[in-house]
Formats: sequence, C-alpha cells, structure tokens
Amino acid sequence: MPDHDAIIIGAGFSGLYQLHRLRELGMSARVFEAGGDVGGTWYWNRYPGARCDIETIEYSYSFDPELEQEWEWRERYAAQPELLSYAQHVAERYDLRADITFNTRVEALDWDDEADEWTVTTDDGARCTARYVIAATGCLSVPSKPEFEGREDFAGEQYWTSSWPHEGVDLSGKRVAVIGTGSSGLQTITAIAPEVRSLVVFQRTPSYAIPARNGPIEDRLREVKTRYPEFRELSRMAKVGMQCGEENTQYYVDSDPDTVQRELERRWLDGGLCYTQTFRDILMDAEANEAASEHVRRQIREKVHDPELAQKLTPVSYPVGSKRMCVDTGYFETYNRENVSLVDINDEPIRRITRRGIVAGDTEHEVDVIIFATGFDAMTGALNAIDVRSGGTTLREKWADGPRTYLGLMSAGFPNLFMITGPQSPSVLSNMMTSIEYHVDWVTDALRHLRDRGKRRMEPDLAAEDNWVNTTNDVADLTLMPSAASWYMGANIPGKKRVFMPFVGGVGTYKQVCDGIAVSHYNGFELV
Ligand code: NA7
Repeated sequence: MPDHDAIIIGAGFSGLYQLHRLRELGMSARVFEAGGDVGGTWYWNRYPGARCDIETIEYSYSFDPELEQEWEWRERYAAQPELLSYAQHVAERYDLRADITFNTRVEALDWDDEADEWTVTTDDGARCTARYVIAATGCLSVPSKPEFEGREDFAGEQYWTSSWPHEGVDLSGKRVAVIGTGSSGLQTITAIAPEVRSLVVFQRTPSYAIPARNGPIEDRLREVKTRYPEFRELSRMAKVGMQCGEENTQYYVDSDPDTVQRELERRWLDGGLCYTQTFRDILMDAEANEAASEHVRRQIREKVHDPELAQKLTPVSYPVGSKRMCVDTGYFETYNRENVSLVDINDEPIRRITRRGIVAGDTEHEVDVIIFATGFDAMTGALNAIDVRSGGTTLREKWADGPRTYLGLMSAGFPNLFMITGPQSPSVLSNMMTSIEYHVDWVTDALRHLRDRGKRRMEPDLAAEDNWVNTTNDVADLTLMPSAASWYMGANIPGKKRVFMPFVGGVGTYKQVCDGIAVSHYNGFELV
C-alpha cells in the first residue's frame, strides 16, 4: 500500500481546497508546499501595490456558505495582505496546516506501473508514495528571470516582484528602476512613484490597462450575501467565471457607431477586466477589437500630458485582450510626475547592467535599486520544473512542442496525475477561483467514482486527448488571441514552443463538457 492516498503539490487556493475535499472523502493526503506558509500567489507576490484584478466578491471560495457569510471583504479588489490573511483564515478554520509540509519543494514524480502508485521525491531528499498526485501548482508560479548581462556587477539592491522580501523594502528617497510593464510592473510603479526619489521604467511592450474603480464594497457585499448561491451559479456558467454586469448579447457588427461608443464608455466607467465583454465579438473580429483598442488608446492619450510619452505608452502592436489586460489605479497619470521617466527598450535596448545602473541605448541610468517585474513561465512552468516520469518518458519530453492534456485535467501516459487549472482548461482566462473550485470538485468526484467501483487507476485515452488538444487549438484560432506574443502563447520564454495554452471557449461551456464526460462514466478516460 502507498504511504498516502494522495499527494497534493502546492498550498495555494487550489491545494487548500483540494485537501479539504479529500478529507471529506476520507482519503489520507499530504500537501507539499515550497513556501513557508499557505497562500501560493499571495504568499510570494508581496510587492508594493500587489492587488487582485478580479473582484473579491467573485474571487473567493463558494464551497462553504458559512465562510462566505463570515468573511468581510473590505474593497472591490483586495490587496495582497487581505488575500493572504483570507488563505490563512481558511487554513485555520478547517485545520489544514496539520497535513501540509512547508518549505518543501517536489522535485520528481515517478510512476510505478505495477503498483499503480507515484513515488514523490522532495528537495530534502525524502521520498514517499501515493496512489494519486494532484498538481495544485498554479499557472503563474514559476518566475521568468531573463538574463541581463552584468547583473551580478550591480552594487545596489535587486528585487523580483514575484519573490518580494517578507520584511518589506524601504524605497523612500531612492533612485529606482523597474523592468517590465505587465500587471506586476504597473502596480509596483503606481505604488512606489510617490515615495522614491526617481523612477525609471524600462518598457518592452505597453499594456492596455482599464481603471479598477476600486473602493469600499460594504453595501454590495451585504446585498450579494443575501443571494450568494444563485450569484455563484451565474458565475459558474458565465464566460469568464464571473459576472460582467448583465451578460452581453450585443455584437459590434450589429451596433451603430453611437451605441458602440456609449457601450465602450459605460464599460470603461464600470472599470475592470469585463471591458472586453462589451461586445461578444471583441476578441473575434478585428474591426470590433480595433474599436475597443482605440477607445483605450484615446484614454491613455488624454491622461498623459506629454504627447511623445503618451505615444510610447500606447499599445498599438496587438489587439486589446490578446495579452492579459491590466487593471490600474492611476498608472498612466504616474508618468505626469516629475520624478518618473520611461525608456522604450525597442528604441534603446538594454545593453547591460553595470555597477551603477542600467545601460540602455547610449545612456547609463544610475540607480540604487532595480526591480524586475518580468513575469512567469506560465501554465506549464511549474509542472515542467518537476521531473515527472512514466513509462520511460517524461512529461517535459511529451510537452516539448506544447502541452497535451485531456480537458486540462490529465495527460495521457501519466495515470493518476491530476492538474488543477492545467493547460487547455479556461484557467488564466477566467476568475481563477471559479475554475479552481470546479476542477477540485471534478477531481474529487472522479476519485470517489474510482473508489466506489473498486478501481485505482485513471488515465485519458490518447485519441480523446488529441481530440481535445485539436478542439482547444481550433477554438483559439477562431479568435484574435493567438495573434499576440503573449505568455498565453509561451512567447515570453525564449525557446518555449508557441502554442495558445488556455481553453478560450468559456467557463460555462467548458463546465458543460466536463460535467457531461463525468456523467457518461468518464468518457475518454480509461478506468482500471
Ligand atoms: P507579465 O504580464 O508577463 O509582465 C512581464 C513584463 O515584463 C512584460 O511587460 C514583459 O514584456 C516584460 N519583460 C519580460 N522579459 C523581459 C525582458 N527580458 N526585458 C524587458 N522586459 C521584459 O507578468 P506580471 O507579473 O506583470 O503579471 C502576471 C499576471 O499576474 C498578470 O497577467 C495577472 O494575471 C496577474 P513583454 O510584454 O513580454 O514584451
């Protein structure tokens, strides 16, 4: 018999909930977590201004009505400390820490085809066995740390937003450089600009950012709490796993110019990531997208006083929504400050880092601190960082030309290895909480099904997997999403195969597919 029924990798929101569900099932489970506490994303990303870009009313667990009622979110978008304390509260409330081993990274998984079990090796050299492994490893958990020549020569301080020091960093009065203008860069830049002496931002690609319109949500939270079950059900069936006001039914192509401008303006004033839901065809039709993209560009030009600077900050090379949009609070206005400047590294490439700062083009920018906000090896990074072996091959080899999964839940040839929000599921294109809970529930139901029928092994058929991979690619090709060099495509990692990784067909549709497969006794899976 294996040491555990299941090993769960990661104690973020996925791992915590999975542990809770397996306990309900009466299964023994151990969680290995690389960090020193629970929280995953919100444990590591403690940089100034770190905040969720999904509304807290949606970005929270729905599995326990009591938890739903007792937790009081303060703002429309929670800041990192509040999200971390929520994860800690959940760990305490359900006594989860007892089954979590912290500061321990899983390095290898080895499938024993005779015994039907995984051997799990951790970075302290220890090994244990488990019937099932559930990778709750997160989609944005492996930082991308690009090489910059001379980095080791720099005499000042260097930080990554993705592993910000827990004790915090005093940046007041310092000369600071930030490299990267995705969500993490934007939030950091906006937060630190008022306190630093000078801030120079190195931008490779400008971001589309939609105002957060953040603020207290006391009244709305009180109202939603009176009808949370029905509210959650709507989110589960919505395209992006959260509600974007009334679900839109309008198409740009059917709308007159006045309606287009009025609706885009309305969404802009609402704020947040629902912006691309204004019309159903924004992510599918180039002309519709251009109208929305241009609307954002106009706002940027209005916010930034210096026209030349505004132009550099304005995204033109890709459609809005095809790279992850940002949700901001005064980001563009930050560039109107005297102490903030921008270097477009397409015009002035970063040549090297020196003892004193960063050389871009012909200029040496002298700084005391460099902050890297350079993103993550998204979606496949965490699993590929583990040496996963089965039947003489590795998952890394199998995925060399891009991930191959059935439903983003399992990969053929790797039995009993489940993924929470794996590639080819909606994951990063959705409210992660909705997707996490759905996957954890689906996996838990599958494990119950196996147990109740005296089976102990589950694996997708290759044909079903091929079919799903083709489906996800076909659906992506119907949209404008693959046209940008995004981390959805793996384009931010040198040498990574460019494949559109998430399932873009919508959370509600995906749920219907997966529910149907479960009901049909796991059609496309082999249960032994
Ligand atoms: P992102 O969104 O991947 O942003 C990373 C940024 O760093 C982005 O602007 C990149 O430019 C830039 N980058 C990456 N490598 C380099 C190099 N070598 N030189 C210069 N600039 C570089 O990661 P975030 O952490 O900001 O956000 C991740 C998610 O967290 C976000 O989407 C939300 O879901 C929350 P690029 O665009 O690749 O040209």
